[in-house]
Amino acid sequence: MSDLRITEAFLYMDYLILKATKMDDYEEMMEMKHQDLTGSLMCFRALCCKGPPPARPEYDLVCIGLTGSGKTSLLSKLCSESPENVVSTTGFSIKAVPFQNAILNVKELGGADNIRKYWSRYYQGSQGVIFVLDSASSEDDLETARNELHSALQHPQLCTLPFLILANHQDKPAARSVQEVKKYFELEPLARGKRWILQPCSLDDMDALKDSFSQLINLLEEKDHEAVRM
Ligand SMILES: Nc1nc2c(ncn2[C@@H]2O[C@H](COP(=O)(O)OP(=O)(O)O)[C@@H](O)[C@H]2O)c(=O)[nH]1
Ligand SMILES: [Mg+2]
Repeated sequence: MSDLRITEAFLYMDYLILKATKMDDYEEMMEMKHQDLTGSLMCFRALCCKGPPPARPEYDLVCIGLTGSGKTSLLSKLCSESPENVVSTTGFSIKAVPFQNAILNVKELGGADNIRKYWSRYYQGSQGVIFVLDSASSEDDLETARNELHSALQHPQLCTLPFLILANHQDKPAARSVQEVKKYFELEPLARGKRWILQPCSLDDMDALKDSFSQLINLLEEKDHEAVRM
C-alpha cells in the first residue's frame, strides 16, 4: 500500500473521530494528530510492509537415552510446553524444536529395554545425535547407558555425526560430575576425532541447555558448509 493511500486512510479515520466526538476545529485536531500520524505510519510500515523473516535451516536429529533420563521433559521445555503434558514415550515421538537460527526436528526414541534393540532402525537420515543420561542413576543403569552410548557412537549411520551428550539430573545430590561422567563413559578415547559436546544439565537450568544446543547447531552448520565445499 502506498504512503498516500495510508495517509488517506488515517485522514478518513480522523474525519470519523471528528464526527463521533463532535469536535469543531478540524485544523486544531489535525495539528494535534500530526505527530501521532507520523508515528502510526512508521508502525504500520514496520508491521505490514516488512518482508517475511529469513528461512531458518532445519536439521533432523535423533534423541536417545534410557527411559527416565529426561529426553521428553527437556525437549518439551525447549518447546515451552507445559511439564504436566509430559507422558512416557512408547515407540517414538517427533518434535520441531525452534531456535533463533535453526529448527531442529528431533526424533525421540523410547528408551525401554524392549525398544532399545530397534533404535538403529530409526537412525537413517539423522544429521546429529542427542544422548541424554541420568547422572544420578544406579551403577547398573549407568553401565547400560554407557553401553548404549558406545554402540551409538560406533554405529555406521551415526559415527560421523555431531553428538550432544546431556548429563541430566544434575540437581540431584547423587549426580556424577561432568568429569566423572566423562571418565566413566570413556568419552575422551571413544569420541576422539568426532564432534561432540558434553553438557551437565537439569530441568531447572535452561540456560545451560540452550547454550549446548547453540553449540550443536554450530557443529551442524559446519557440517553443512563442508558438504557445500566438497
Ligand atoms: N529432578 C529432576 N527430574 C527430572 C529431570 N529431567 C527429567 N526429570 C524427571 O524424570 C522423569 C522422566 O522424564 P522423561 O522426560 O519422561 O524421561 P524420558 O523417558 O527420557 O523421556 C519425569 O518425572 C521428569 O520430571 C532433571 O533434570 N531433574
Ligand atoms: Mg520420553
